[in-house]
Amino acid sequence: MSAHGSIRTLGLAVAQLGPVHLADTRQAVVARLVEMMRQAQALQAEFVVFPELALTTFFPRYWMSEEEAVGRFFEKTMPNPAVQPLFDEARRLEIGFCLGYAELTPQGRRFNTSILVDRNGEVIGKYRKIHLPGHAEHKPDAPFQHLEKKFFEVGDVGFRVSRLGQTRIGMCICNDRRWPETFRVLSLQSAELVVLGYNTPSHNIHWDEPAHLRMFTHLLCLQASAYQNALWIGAAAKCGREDGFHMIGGSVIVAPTGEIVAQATSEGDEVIAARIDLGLSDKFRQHVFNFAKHRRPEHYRLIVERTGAGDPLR
Ligand code: ING
Repeated sequence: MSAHGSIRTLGLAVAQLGPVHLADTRQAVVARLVEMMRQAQALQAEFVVFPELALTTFFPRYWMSEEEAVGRFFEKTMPNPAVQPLFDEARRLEIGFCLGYAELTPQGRRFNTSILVDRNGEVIGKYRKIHLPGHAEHKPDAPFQHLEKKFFEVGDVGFRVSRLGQTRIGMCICNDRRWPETFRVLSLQSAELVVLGYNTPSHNIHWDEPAHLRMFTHLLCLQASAYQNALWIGAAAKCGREDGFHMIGGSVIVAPTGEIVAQATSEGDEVIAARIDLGLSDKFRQHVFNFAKHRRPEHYRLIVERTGAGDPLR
């Protein structure tokens, strides 16, 4: 019992995945995920966060047809034989997880997807990435492509919150973390933990951005969003050099105070973990971020009515 009523805690782990090269098989990647799930369990974790597009290399960096991408990098069913060992291990260890992958639906639609799996290995939630960065056309002069707008549709299930045991948990993916609306919509559904994976190239093809800013803005988004929405956040990178293309690490667990409670220090396979106190969110929601008491949506209408910036209101 804590001073603030009954303590609700969750053993949370974030499994950062090092490079996945074009030559790496899904079976080899899944073996790495299973090994990290075991490490997470050894750290008393009850839930582990895996990255975005965790089963393959970050293929949107390559120009190819949609048909070729589907054939090489999309999952036609989930689970499937290549991923089944991860579901089996989750059931054996009684540990839940979220996993990012490229989804081909039975109707032939393509999404950048993550699923929420409970400790019995049951899929209890699915999210399809809404904020798709990059471009759809070929940029032959660029050092690499970022073709998420070519290979994926905008997610069609919205931002949803599931109940995982006692925890209200929401999901988003990568670029979603840069848009404050993401976390506000989840926290307006009373999420107390948001989990996400990301693949974030170090190099900016649009201007000569100083390298340190990629890590700075990544952490800034997560720390600000955690604090402003009274959320715990677990964020898992796929990182390091994939066939020479570098992506940042910086996997973290962030508290509703905005403080980082655990952070990866490598750019390889690395499990970080913390026993998070979900009651910490309650205090912020009862006081400084008591939405019902302090928000004034009548003054926020532009956020929904406008997509791009326009003229000042009269
Ligand atoms: N990757 C990057 C991300 O949002 C990006 C793309 C990086 C956009 C930096 C803007 C600035 O972390 C994915 N996959 O969304």
